[in-house]
Amino acid sequence: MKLYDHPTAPNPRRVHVYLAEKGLEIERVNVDMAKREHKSDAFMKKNPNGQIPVLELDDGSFISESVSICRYLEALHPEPSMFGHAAADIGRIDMHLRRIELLLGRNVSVSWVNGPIVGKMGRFVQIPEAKAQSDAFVHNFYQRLDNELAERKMIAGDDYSIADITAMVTIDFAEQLVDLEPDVELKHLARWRSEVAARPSATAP
Ligand SMILES: N[C@@H](CCC(=O)N[C@@H](CS)C(=O)NCC(=O)O)C(=O)O
Repeated sequence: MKLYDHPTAPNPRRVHVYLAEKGLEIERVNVDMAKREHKSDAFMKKNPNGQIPVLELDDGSFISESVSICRYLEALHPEPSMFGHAAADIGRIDMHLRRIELLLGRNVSVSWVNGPIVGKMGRFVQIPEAKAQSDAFVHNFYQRLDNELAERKMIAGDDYSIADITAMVTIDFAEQLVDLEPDVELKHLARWRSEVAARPSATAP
């Protein structure tokens, strides 16, 4: 098995954190994004989206999408569980994961694409109104997470899960590269952030 990877990109980081939580190691192949290797003909055959991470299986087939890679590895190595065991846990973790990806992640992406770093690359028409709207959505979502984290320890319940991995990576990226830092008043969100950041997996290479 091989993971087509990049040491600092956020979606590969989700897989890095997952691997560290599970105590797994996989051969890594660094994809040079600055040289746009992820858009080469050879790479597009591995993932027609032209994105990393991509997992190459021993039979030569490929799985892309960071959560799909984690789900595949979870089927091979169920413990410790990151996706839940009991039916209700599986459903609840997936619900929170989808909210983080489809609501928070999507809006962070809109702010990123319409923000200064991507703006300077000159690849996308900049839409300031879209950024203002997604920035506001992200801050509202942070407030919502803060309310929820007043009631429970982790994003989807008592236990650390794939929903925490995805939320941590998304919020770290939003703070560091999109200037969307959670308000300091959001104490429950801050408590959760410091707990997940203290896990050794948070800094896994
Ligand atoms: N939904 C995908 C997103 C993958 C993704 O956006 N990867 C970024 C790196 S963090 C990428 O390859 N960007 C290059 C591009 O979209 O052209 C996943 O979860 O793996």
